[in-house]
Amino acid sequence: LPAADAPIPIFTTLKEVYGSLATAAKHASFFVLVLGRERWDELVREFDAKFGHKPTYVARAPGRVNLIGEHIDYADFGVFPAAIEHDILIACAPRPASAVTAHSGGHTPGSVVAENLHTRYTRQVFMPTRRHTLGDDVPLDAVRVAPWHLDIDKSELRWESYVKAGYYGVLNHFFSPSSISPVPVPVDILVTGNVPPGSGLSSSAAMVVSSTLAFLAANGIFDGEKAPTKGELVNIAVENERRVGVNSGGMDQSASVIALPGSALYVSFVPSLHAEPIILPRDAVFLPDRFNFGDSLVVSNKAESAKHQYNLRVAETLAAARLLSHHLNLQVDSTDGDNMKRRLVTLREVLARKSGFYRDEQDAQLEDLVQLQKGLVDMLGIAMDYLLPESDGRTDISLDEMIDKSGMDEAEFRENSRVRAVENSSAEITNFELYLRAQHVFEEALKVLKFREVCLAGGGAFFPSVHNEESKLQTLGKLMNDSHDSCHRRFDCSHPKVNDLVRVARSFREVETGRGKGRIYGSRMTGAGWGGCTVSLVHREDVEAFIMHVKKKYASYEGMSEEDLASCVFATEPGMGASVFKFT
Ligand code: NG1
Ligand code: MG
Repeated sequence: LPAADAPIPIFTTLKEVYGSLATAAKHASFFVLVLGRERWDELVREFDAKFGHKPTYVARAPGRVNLIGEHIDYADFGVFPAAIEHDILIACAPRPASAVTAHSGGHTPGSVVAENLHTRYTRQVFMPTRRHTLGDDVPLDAVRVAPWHLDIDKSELRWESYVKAGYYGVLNHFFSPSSISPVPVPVDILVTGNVPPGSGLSSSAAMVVSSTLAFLAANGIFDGEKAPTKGELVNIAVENERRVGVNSGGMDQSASVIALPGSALYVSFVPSLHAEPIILPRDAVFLPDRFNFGDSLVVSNKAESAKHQYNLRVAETLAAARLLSHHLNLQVDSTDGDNMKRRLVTLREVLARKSGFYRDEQDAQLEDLVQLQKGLVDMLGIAMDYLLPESDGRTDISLDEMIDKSGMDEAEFRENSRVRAVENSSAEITNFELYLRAQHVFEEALKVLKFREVCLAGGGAFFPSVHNEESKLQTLGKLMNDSHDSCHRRFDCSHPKVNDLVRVARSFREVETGRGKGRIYGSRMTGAGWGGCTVSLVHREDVEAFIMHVKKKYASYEGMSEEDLASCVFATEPGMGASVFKFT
């Protein structure tokens, strides 16, 4: 059964929730399990104290770290993330009649009382409405066939927005707008989490996935044939997360939902979502490490500018694809009478059409990895021929040059690229680095394929020879280092402090550990970038020495308490994906 087609697991023991023996035997997981027990107990106790009844389910979704394949999911190329052990937990239960009080949202169908163990996030009560477009004079029955609606405030970042985003998808996918379908039950939920927010570890995906699961569970949707598969849950969660903000790809939700303990995932999006669990070399430990933002104000400022930068990169890669499809004379548009009907084209589609394995817009671009690899190499040459400006030394092109090379007139180009949206948010962008962005995307996609191949190559988990293991780790580390340098130089999505952190991590190879020099194989930024987090590949035996080295040498960690430091730099095994815990 392909990993994405598996059902979402329902467990009744914590050991199952965190992935049983595969990771529990290892140091890092053991640590989380011990801490985890207390968190779970507290969650159940507090739920009872706040709502006056017991939770019936706990939904769990982990954060993720991307090992390699940065900023290519929205160009439809495969990526290589893993779930981390840090997670969001949501305890939930239908609200029993006995627990209805003045503050509880009453017994209104679908009403929600949401509490958070973090005291900064206050109690929220909300209920879905049905939004109809039929005007004022609406017969009562018609109200029942209108889609569900929840107000989500996009003007500021509010904690409950992610809860609502998850709920939204449940309402509209599982409570169809027909008068005979059942209505959602009133639900009480309590949220807790230890995925550091705003750090590139996808606390947002973990929130949306766990919220989606909590509302599915509370409404008993797992017990029938309606239960979604993991892949279906990913698609709902991607859709849900877009309701909160960025137009992102599907990497984060895939990792959070589909991951299996001890494995990273090769996730591809074409022809449809596919995830292949891949075991990493035995001695590999990945260490996410985030730089110290200081207070939360800095985090949210970073989030604002990063959102803008992110959307600009999406626009640049789409523009590069548009120019290349014109250059290659690809028939990407259709005609409607005398009018051209333009659409957005990804770099992956250009490659597939050029290489002759594209079949139709919907869904039939074959994922043949050998063909893909060959196509990527070809595309690198073509990008160099066409996306670089005429004059020597320059890599960027102006808006006018870009339009000229797109085969469209100005109005059409602005209408049919994401460039206009980006221009609206900042008047300053006059030049675009289409060549460097495309080069990054194609080369990064190649690195992902290589990374996958090295992990799968002989030796493997059962009979690894020391030599094999060591040289595999070296190759993986080199790919990660190269990825970082490409993110920094070509995609311009790193940050000086992140570069410092990468430098400090890599300098571990000069450190004497008592077992020889520190075995660090590679270190890179992870996630969207412009701040956030790094991930390093370190030999299992050297993890503790590595953590000490980074804590001591990274200037921004100076003066931080041990407790805060522990949430900045930590070891994690590839963890278990999302699940639902059922109280029996
Ligand atoms: P993060 O690190 O969560 O901001 C973002 C996108 C991903 C992917 C990476 C870059 C969201 C929710 N996720 O991740 O889809 O494009 O950037 O590789 O925006
Ligand atoms: Mg995110």
